[in-house]
Formats: sequence, C-alpha cells, structure tokens
Amino acid sequence: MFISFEGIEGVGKTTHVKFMAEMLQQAGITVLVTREPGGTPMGEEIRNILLVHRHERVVPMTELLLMFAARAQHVDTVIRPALDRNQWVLCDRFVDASYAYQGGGRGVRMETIADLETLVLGDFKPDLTLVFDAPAMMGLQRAKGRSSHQDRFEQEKMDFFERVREVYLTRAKSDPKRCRIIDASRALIDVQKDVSSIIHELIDGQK
Ligand code: Z5A
Repeated sequence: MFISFEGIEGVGKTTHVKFMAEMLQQAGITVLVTREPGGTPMGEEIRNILLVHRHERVVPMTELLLMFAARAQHVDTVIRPALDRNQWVLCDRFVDASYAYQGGGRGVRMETIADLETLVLGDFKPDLTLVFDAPAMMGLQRAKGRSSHQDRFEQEKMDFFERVREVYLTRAKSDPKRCRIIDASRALIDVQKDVSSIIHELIDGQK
C-alpha cells in the first residue's frame, strides 16, 4: 500500500503519519515513512532550496519543477523499491500538494501540472490519500504553536492557504475511491479514532 497524507500546514499530517506507522508496525506490517519534498539525499537538498527564505523572487514554474525533480528521484529510488519489497509506504505529502500549492496557491495552470504528473509518474498514484482538513487559520495557529520559525511557504497570507485548502477538497471529492477527507479541526483523539478505523479497514482488506 502506498498512502499519502495531505492538507494545509498544521493540520496534523506528521502526527498522523507517525501514529499510523506505529499501529501498522504493531500489526506486523513493515512500513517506510517518507516525505515530500525530500525523502532522498538529493530531495532533501531540493527541500532546503524550496523552504529557505530568499531575496530572489521564486518563479512558480521553478518551484513546480523542483517539486517534480525531487519527486522523480524519490519515486524511482525510494518509493517503488519499497513497494517492490512489500513494504507499506506512508508519505507526508505527494503529488496532490503540487496541485494544491503550485496550482491553487501560486496559480500555475492545472493542465500544466497534469502534464508534468504524466511525464514524471505516468499512472503511478497513491492507493490511498488522506486529506486532513481544517480551516486555514486553525492550521497556521497549530503550526505556530509547534515552532516559531516560519519557512518560505508559511509566511504566505491567509487567502493563499484558503485556495490551497479548496483545491485539496475539490480534488478529494472528485476522486472518492482514492481520497478520504478527515475533519482535522476536532480534538486529536477524535481524529486518531478515524485514522485508526481506516487502518483496521486496510489491514482487514489485506487478509
Ligand atoms: N509543497 C508544495 O508546495 N508542493 C508540493 O508538491 C509539496 C510540498 C510536496 C513543506 O511541507 C512545504 O512544501 C509545504 C508545502 C510545500 N508548505 N508549507 N508550509 P511540510 O509538509 O514539511 O510542512 P508543513 O505542511 O508545514 O507541515 P507541518 O507544519 O509539519 O504540519 P503538519 O504535519 O500537518 O502538522 P503536525 O506537525 O503534525 O502538527 C502541528 C501541531 O499541531 C503539533 O504541535 C501537533 O501536536 C498539533 N496537532 C495536530 N493535530 C491536532 C489536533 N487535532 N488538535 C490539536 N493539536 C493538533
């Protein structure tokens, strides 16, 4: 199984990736946890280029191409080999983030992103995508509570994150077989109950 975790900042993706990995490991499933941008030595270097504050204006197309450059390396050298070894892969963000951030946030045409997706991934997609949804203000508050340092994306204005959220919801609703929307505005324990029932469903489905 290849599972991606999506949503605006601070909705709890990283928290839930860890929670799911622990539950799967307890059930005897070998798990690989990874993230985007990143997941490989070169991908992590690209991540630093993307997140660091800079005086130079970053053109949306540059940002998009760097995301896909890191992704090409990640899929071929980490994700596919892990799936071939029958490991479950839990990925903190994947291609939906490019539609949400570079498409919704930065205004790159969705068709352009779809063309790149076809070029880099062909028809390779997560088996399941969990979209953690909460109002932008709530996500940003939680992210701020965790760390006072803001990366280049986190300094964007509220309407940027509202557009990002909107694209996530639209994509998830248009692909209900792959995507599940989870209301992440609730208390952590309630969100974890949903995640845990999804895990049980998945494990039962494998039997
Ligand atoms: N990006 C892009 O533009 N295009 C792409 O294609 C890709 C990425 C792949 C880096 O991502 C940036 O890259 C990202 C989009 C862009 N933009 N930003 N910013 P990232 O995943 O590394 O960064 P992030 O989204 O900012 O992740 P995050 O801040 O780590 O958020 P999170 O993982 O969703 O949240 P968390 O760390 O699990 O939780 C945040 C805090 O809230 C923490 O203290 C938790 O304990 C707490 N929390 C979580 N859930 C709850 C609930 N339910 N109640 C109360 N408190 C909670």
